Amino acid sequence: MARMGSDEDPKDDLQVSAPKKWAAGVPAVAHAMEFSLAQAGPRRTALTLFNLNQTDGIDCPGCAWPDPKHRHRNEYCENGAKHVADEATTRRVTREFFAEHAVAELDQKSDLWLNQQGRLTEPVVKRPGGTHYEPISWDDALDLVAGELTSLGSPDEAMFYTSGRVSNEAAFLLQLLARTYGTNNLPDCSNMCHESSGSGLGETLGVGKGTVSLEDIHQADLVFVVGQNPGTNHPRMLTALEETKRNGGRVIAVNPLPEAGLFRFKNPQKPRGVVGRGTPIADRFLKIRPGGDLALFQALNRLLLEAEDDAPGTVLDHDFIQSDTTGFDEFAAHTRTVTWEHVLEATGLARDEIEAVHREVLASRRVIVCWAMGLTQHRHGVPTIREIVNFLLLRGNLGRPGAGVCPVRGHSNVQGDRTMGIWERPTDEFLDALGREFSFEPPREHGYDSVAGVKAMLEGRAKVFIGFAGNFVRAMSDSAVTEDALRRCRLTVQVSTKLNRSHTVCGETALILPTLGRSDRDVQASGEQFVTVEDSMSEVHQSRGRLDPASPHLLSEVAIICRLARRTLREGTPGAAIPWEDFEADYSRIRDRISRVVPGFEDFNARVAEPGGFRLPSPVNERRYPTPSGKAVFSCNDLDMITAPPGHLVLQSLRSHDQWNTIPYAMNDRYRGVHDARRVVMVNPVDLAELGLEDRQLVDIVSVWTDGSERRAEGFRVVSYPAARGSAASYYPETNVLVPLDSIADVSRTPTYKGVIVRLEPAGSAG
Ligand SMILES: Nc1nc2c(c(=O)[nH]1)N[C@H]1C(S)=C(S)[C@@H](COP(=O)(O)OP(=O)(O)OC[C@H]3O[C@@H](n4cnc5c(=O)[nH]c(N)nc54)[C@H](O)[C@@H]3O)O[C@H]1N2
Ligand SMILES: Nc1nc2c(c(=O)[nH]1)N[C@H]1C(S)=C(S)[C@@H](COP(=O)(O)OP(=O)(O)OC[C@H]3O[C@@H](n4cnc5c(=O)[nH]c(N)nc54)[C@H](O)[C@@H]3O)O[C@H]1N2
Ligand code: SF4
Ligand SMILES: [Mo]
Repeated sequence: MARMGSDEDPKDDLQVSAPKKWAAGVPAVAHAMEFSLAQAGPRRTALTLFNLNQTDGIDCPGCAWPDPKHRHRNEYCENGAKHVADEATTRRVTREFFAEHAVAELDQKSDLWLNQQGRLTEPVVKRPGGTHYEPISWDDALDLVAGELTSLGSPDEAMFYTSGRVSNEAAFLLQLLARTYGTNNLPDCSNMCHESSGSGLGETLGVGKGTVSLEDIHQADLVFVVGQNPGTNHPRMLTALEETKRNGGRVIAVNPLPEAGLFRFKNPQKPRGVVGRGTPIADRFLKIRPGGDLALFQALNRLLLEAEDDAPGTVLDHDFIQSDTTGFDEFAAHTRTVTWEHVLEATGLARDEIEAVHREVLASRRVIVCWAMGLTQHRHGVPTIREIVNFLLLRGNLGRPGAGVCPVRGHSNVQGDRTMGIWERPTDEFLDALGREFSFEPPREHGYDSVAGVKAMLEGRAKVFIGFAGNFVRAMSDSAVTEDALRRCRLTVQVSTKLNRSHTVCGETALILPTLGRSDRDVQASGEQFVTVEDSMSEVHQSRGRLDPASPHLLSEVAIICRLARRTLREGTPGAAIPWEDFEADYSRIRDRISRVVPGFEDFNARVAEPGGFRLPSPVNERRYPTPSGKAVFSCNDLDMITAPPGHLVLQSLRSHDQWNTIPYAMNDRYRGVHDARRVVMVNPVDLAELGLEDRQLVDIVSVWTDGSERRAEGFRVVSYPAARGSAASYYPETNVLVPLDSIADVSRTPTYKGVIVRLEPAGSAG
């Protein structure tokens, strides 16, 4: 179903300007202020922005980029300011609003409109057969959920989804509730995000997380930024790369799109960023074909092996390979089968571009590879990440300063939620520790991930969906199928701060439970609380809300979980003996338990009280690898690429500058020069000419899948754009309808949001 927006939406009225060659700078600050003042007003703007990312303040609810040791007064970026203003908004969704708008009517509104209605203020319910949401007390709402949960035939008929804004404390309690209730059905946004990183790193290094710190980035000789658009999605990463450059390091960007932030950065915190031309970031830009990264790193690895052949003992780190790794010989033999013919076809790059990168690698003692969704959301995302590990192992670029792997996480606490046990495939060690601490036998059978969860709902095997944060319906692939799945549930529950599509696409009974956001003050029986989060570099620290809550009727996520647990877990079972009431009253008691269950959190309360918190150790940095062999693993990865049949393109769905995941804030994508429109598809002008299409032409995007099925997203404007040949780019979530549910990455099962084979049909030409 194509959602075309509503009358109240800003008009889809495409204006195009030249893509920007630099990111941030003063216009960014001006945009942030304008947005914040309009949403939140001057007082709340001041309270949030001056406390954002300060050691005693609010952790930015935006991305998971870490904070520097020495903090600036304005330690945030344009988009961080927008994310917090979106939460601190003074607009409110009230009971009158729900009385006025039927669910069916809300379902016709755009994502942008729904979000703009403001913060949710009290629990509401849609009853079976009902047309509207109506107010319900907290007690009745939670009794209703508990009633459904306890009446299910098996705990595995319920699913507990989490999005990465949820705090460590809430995440730990949520997985404890799910497991004492009896299921590992804990799908999360990570399934759609960095799961491939977790899989690829877990298999090869034994730890599914990055190994570098901000200091390492500053000290590296060479940083690869692969499949990532930091200017929009991790803006303060540019400040870090500016430092790398100042220290003499170099940066290589690999991307099908010439993203603005990859080229030049004007740091608004520095005088020269305000008046000057800014710092050039990428020394080299490889405009790669979608999905070509595996072949690129295989080629670099072959070149390293050959350089070692030419000058034995000078290229590879033999001591490291000998002492820390296994599988080198098989890997080397396999890598020597990689051919230039394959590499050039897969990457679309010229041989001398790759050889030039190889020379840079040889000249660099300390190398880091950073990546995000441009790698993880491909069918062969996991092998690509394994190949990057091979690349780093060859020259011992792990476990020492200025070197390592850096999957750059999306949501501010997505990494922490995993650390806290939000995972449908928990390890036995984790379950053992949890069971010991809370005197119960946790379920061992693996639960549903996001894709399996949709199938289970479709087939009636899952009947209750409870979402803690996020917007599952819009985030998942195959929108029409996912919507159908949710509508088949007996009960859908969304614990949310703001209205979104997951409230309008709902089960027979549906509940919206409004909760405190990061910026809201959280007062419980023992006094004011803070929560904790873990960023992309494993730094764990506090976040303390500063604003008066959006409504007096909000409960914190922790409170909602504790109250639900007390109603759901049957008297006499170990779950009922857990002191949920104490946890709600005083979050430090939750942290005490975390410190006894989760490795690395010993003495949690004391250590997180320190300004800036503490960093979780990575065994890899101590040159320990928790793999079965105890060594880092060289892997052999099949040569693979994405091939589109003639007349087709490889479509990626990505973020505009003005959105947070499924939620557009406005209709612009400033850095790419796209204004007042979101239904656009960016294509290289040469491809357009070959396809017989014109710039600005109205087209339908049609995806084709191996089973012969086709999916259609209607009414997109073609924008002639300097994208890699054979590729197309369009915004998410409007294009999620095109991604088949079964189109998933090998091993990680992440939907292949970045590798969809499509053709563009002039609009109206469909029979
Ligand atoms: N403002 C803002 N910030 C955000 C978010 C947001 O929505 N808005 N979302 C947050 C979240 S949850 C996440 S996960 C991160 C996402 O951060 P990103 O991964 O930067 O997000 P995307 O917009 O999906 O961009 C993917 C990038 O990969 C490139 N790419 C696509 N395919 C390929 C490929 O095959 N090879 C290579 N080398 N590159 C490719 C695209 O051109 C694009 O630059 O951002 C986080 N930060
Ligand atoms: N086509 C395509 N699809 C994608 C992607 C892509 O690149 N392309 N990216 C994928 C990725 S990387 C991700 S991470 C997922 C994102 O999927 P999700 O994390 O599920 O989605 P969000 O859009 O971040 O969720 C926004 C909603 O979260 C709620 N919220 C915000 N803050 C809070 C809070 O503090 N507490 C609570 N309880 N609720 C809160 C608000 O109600 C808001 O409407 O989407 C995935 N889907
Ligand atoms: S870089 Fe990320 S965490 Fe930092 S202020 Fe910007 S959005 Fe927030
Ligand atoms: Mo993400």
